[in-house]
Amino acid sequence: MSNGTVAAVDLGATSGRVMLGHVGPNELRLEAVNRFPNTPVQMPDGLHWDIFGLYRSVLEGLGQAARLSPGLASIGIDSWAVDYGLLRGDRLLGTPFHYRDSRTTAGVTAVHDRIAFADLYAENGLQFLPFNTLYQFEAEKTHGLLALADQALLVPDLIAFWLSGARVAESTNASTTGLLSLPARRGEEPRWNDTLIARLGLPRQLFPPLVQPGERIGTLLPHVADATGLAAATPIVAVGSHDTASAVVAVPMTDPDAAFISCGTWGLVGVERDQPVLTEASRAANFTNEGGVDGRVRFLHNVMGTWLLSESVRTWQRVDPSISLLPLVAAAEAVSVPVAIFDANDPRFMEPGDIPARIVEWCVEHGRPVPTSPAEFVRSIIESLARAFASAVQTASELSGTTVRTIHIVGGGSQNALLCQLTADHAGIPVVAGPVEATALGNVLVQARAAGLVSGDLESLRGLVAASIQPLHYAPRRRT
Ligand code: LFR
Repeated sequence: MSNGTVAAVDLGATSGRVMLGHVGPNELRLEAVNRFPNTPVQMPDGLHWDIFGLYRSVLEGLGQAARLSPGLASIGIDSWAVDYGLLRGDRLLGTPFHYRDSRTTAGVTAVHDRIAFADLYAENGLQFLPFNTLYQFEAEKTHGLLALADQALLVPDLIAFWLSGARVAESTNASTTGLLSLPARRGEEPRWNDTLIARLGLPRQLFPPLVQPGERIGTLLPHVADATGLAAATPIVAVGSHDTASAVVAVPMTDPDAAFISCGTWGLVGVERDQPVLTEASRAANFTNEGGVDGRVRFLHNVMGTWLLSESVRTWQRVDPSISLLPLVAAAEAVSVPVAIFDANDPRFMEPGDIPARIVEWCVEHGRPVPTSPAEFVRSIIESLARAFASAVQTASELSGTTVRTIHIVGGGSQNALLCQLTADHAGIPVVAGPVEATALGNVLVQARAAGLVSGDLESLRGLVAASIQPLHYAPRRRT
């Protein structure tokens, strides 16, 4: 017998978690089951995800979930976007690459030589990011594995396949491949863009049938049920399997004139729309139209996020392993000297490595003061992120014709009070911070709706989130 509890598997670029979501008419509560680091591995051929380590942690988490809450109603999986595993039969070919691996540069040139970016944008509405799946596939051609593969599964779909044996492509995440057609009419389901797939010389069989959030993917394979102690009949249900799609489900936007910032490794800054914005101005501003739950569109821009902080801390820890982020953020609040505001979106900050050295390089090139201590670097990073967030909110508002009266910050970054306050200050707009675990909550809510535990449109689901959390409010301060 199933209860009012679902399990959310949420894999972020630096950590993953399995969470229980307890849902009822007057209840929406998360219970953390396990959290585990997601540490990529540099190999001779490039930067890879430790996909088996992640899968093992997912199984362990589901085993604990089974013990804590027998009779789970369902399981839903989300992760970062764009990355995939190649399959031949049931076998994984090679190890999935990390989107920050530099191999994609060659893929970008090869694709754009054949199809101008403006034409791609008209087809898929996606901002240019060098790691969008279509560029990765192009880079993959040189390795020969693509020719051997009979299917490509995005990371959450790959985990769902390993748990259930079913091969599907969940549509919100599939939209980040660049290979979906934009729906021609409101309410039309997304479909693979067969023409674009053919023009890029990709085998059509790579792309499995699309499923929508809320659809059942399958049930557990016998060996998975044995390993976890879960009932074999436990359904795997599609959620917004792109983590940002799930996060935006749980933004407690009760006012349509709101912008969101889903702040984790990335800061995804934008507004929700019913229809894509495909103007020349939106293309020039590099704004994306990603597929959302219930056919909504996330009109947003990728800004760097807490990656700049975590990667800087990783650099300093090589010299002093006792350094950690929280005390540094506290010290950064106390910094009183003016610090440089640098362009957080500069591509030099994309790849792993010595971020502080690259900040110094940027400051020297632009004649700005160079930070002299970790606290000053952290202050400079947070100021720069806040400025970039505010500017992206303004652009989203102008391009979409939305008058933004509230900015919601959700995700891990919403716990950073300095970042929230400075974002309010730079934007001149109040910031509402929370929930921290928006992605897991969005994942849980879509499953709960599919199981009949709750009902209604996204606004109703967001109302449940708003009623279950106590967000923090940051009023903009006058800047001196
Ligand atoms: C956030 C995110 C972004 C996507 C980036 C790479 O975790 O999913 O939405 O652009 O990671 O996949």
